[in-house]
Amino acid sequence: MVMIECPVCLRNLDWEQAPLVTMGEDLAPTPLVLPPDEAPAATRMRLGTAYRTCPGRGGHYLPADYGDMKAERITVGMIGNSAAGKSHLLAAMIGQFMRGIRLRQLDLQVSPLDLLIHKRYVQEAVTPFLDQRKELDRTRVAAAEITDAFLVANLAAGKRYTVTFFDVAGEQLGRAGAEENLFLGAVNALIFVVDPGAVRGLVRAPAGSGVNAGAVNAGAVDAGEGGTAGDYTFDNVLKLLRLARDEAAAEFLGVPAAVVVTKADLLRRGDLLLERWLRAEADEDLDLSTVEEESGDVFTYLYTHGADRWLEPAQQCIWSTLHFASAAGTSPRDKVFPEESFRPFRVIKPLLSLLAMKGVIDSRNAAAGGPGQFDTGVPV
Ligand SMILES: Nc1nc2c(ncn2[C@@H]2O[C@H](COP(=O)(O)OP(=O)(O)OP(=O)(O)O)[C@@H](O)[C@H]2O)c(=O)[nH]1
Ligand SMILES: [Mg+2]
Ligand SMILES: [Zn+2]
Repeated sequence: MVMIECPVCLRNLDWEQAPLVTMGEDLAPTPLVLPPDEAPAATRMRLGTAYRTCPGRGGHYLPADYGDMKAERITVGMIGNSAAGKSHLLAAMIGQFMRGIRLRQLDLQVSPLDLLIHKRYVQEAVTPFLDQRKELDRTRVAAAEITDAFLVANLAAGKRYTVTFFDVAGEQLGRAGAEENLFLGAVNALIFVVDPGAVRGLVRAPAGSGVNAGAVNAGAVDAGEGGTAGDYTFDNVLKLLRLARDEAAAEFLGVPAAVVVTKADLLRRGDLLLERWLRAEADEDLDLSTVEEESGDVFTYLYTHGADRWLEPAQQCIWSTLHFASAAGTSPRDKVFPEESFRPFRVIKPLLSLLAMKGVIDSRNAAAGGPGQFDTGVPV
């Protein structure tokens, strides 16, 4: 008996007994029966393109060769207040991650782990946002479900990983009880999303519209001059994760974190710490050798703008990097992002940096992103 932990629902599966299916174009599963006297080459082809059924969470499907892989599980949680920008950022990130030609230069190969989950997410978020430039709805408060999941291979190192993402409603992340946030027990990598609209003085005065600067800072608590009280979901999740991992009294939380100042299109221009990254060339977001510099700049930027409360993840997590990004590059008008200014910006880098901290990307390519190598340099 081969027991395998399902990377999607964490249930233990008797792999060889899990029903084999094939999926047609419409992704409808059909039971796979292997003809008894078939040539081994044909059997290999059939199995290599088939799926095993996991009964967890109403039933879902994993590649049939998953059971033979020694894949390390990486589970990423998107953390931040309601309306911080988590869902748009993740859709832009995953859009770039799965259209992975660019990732080949990092020796990474990315494929969907569970076809049905992936198809649903692409239909509901990636395509509407990236291809139709539609504004996504706020995430509903509900039982936490995997948002999307991938199998990531580092071809040079011959290693495989499952990378799954949880994007739940900010309202839910702020709830103090364990019950709503039990999924955090599986999370071992974090993306903290900083809403610049919640930090006093960071965002440009909205030209006439008042649309985003006002809309973005829902949930932040104003703490007077120079900043605000921070993002309660950051504190809450850090606390719950420490409990989950039995690290309540430890100096550091043993989980890597990428801290992303999102909606960078809204930031007041002119600050040199910011300008360099906003003007960087398009492919710069694949260059992990600048992660340490960018992290230092973002750290100093937030610190000197009175946003030190948002640096809590960088202080508490044993590995962290900091980034500027913008999912859309512009604000929506009537629920659509205008074509002329729509430009997802530096969205893949925080994810690559997180994967580097998890050891997925070779440190040759990640000069500054490896575990323990980033030092914020600013005493707080
Ligand atoms: N200007 C600008 N606005 C953005 C950007 N990304 C998201 N927004 C806006 O920010 C608001 C919130 O975005 P979401 O991604 O839904 O926020 P969320 O963190 O997922 O919120 P919850 O699901 O409620 O937790 C929406 O009004 C978006 O239009 C961006 O890159 N630039
Ligand atoms: Mg959301
Ligand atoms: Zn499962």
